[in-house]
Amino acid sequence: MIILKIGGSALTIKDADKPTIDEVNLDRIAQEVSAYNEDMVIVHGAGSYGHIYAKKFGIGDVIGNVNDHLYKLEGLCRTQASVQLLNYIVVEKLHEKGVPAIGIKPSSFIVTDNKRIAVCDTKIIKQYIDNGFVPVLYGDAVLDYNDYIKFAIISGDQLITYLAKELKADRVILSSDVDGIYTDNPKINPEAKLIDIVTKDTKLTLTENEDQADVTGGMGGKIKELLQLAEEGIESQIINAETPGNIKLAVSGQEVKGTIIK
Ligand code: IP8
Repeated sequence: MIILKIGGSALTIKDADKPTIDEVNLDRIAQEVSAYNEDMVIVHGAGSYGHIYAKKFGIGDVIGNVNDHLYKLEGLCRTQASVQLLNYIVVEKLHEKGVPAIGIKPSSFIVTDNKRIAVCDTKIIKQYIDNGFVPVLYGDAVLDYNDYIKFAIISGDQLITYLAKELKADRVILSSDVDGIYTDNPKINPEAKLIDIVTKDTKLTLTENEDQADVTGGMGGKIKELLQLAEEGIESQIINAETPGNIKLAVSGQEVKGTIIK
């Protein structure tokens, strides 16, 4: 079974000032995904459908007075509705390409405690997989047991880590808008070199939040999640979703350029 994360930055125009689909990428990626030949769960990021609202309403920040609580209630509603709409658009596109995709809303069955998944029953996901469907989940805004914050954002990266362990995935593929992990930020430093294999001992210069449009930690956040997975014995690979053909190669079990985390 594979878990494929499709980065929100590949599906949407992430730095747009309102939720905006990257139509060309979405169409191509859905087509590539249709080459899958084993059980698969897809988790997609939120891109401009989630991060704009999550940031604006400060979801996951400590709640101040009553007005702030009301503001954050509105924020939770808007964020959830927006990412659910993105999920609907992604699922519809997958149907168009012949993939039996089933959209599953994470906030309907997941609760976090201090921003980490505390309640999440994966039985229904497993049953969909066993029946030949491809469940499609996504980064979402959820309820949190911590009374100071009450709400939290779960990134698609936290979800894939959790699902990979629970569903005993054989492979985790995380597609983003870079080729993998570099010795430095490749968008700023042209000398940065791609690292083939990252382990917990690899020294990296990444800061946790180098991507200002991303409330869930950018590449630093991803590596943290994937290193946790590696500790459980599940290897993952970061690949570039924007390079045509990469996702097709990855979901059909062929070799792709990227960084393996183990
Ligand atoms: O794009 C974030 O998920 P990600 C989810 O996978 C929201 O980090 C709602 C911002």
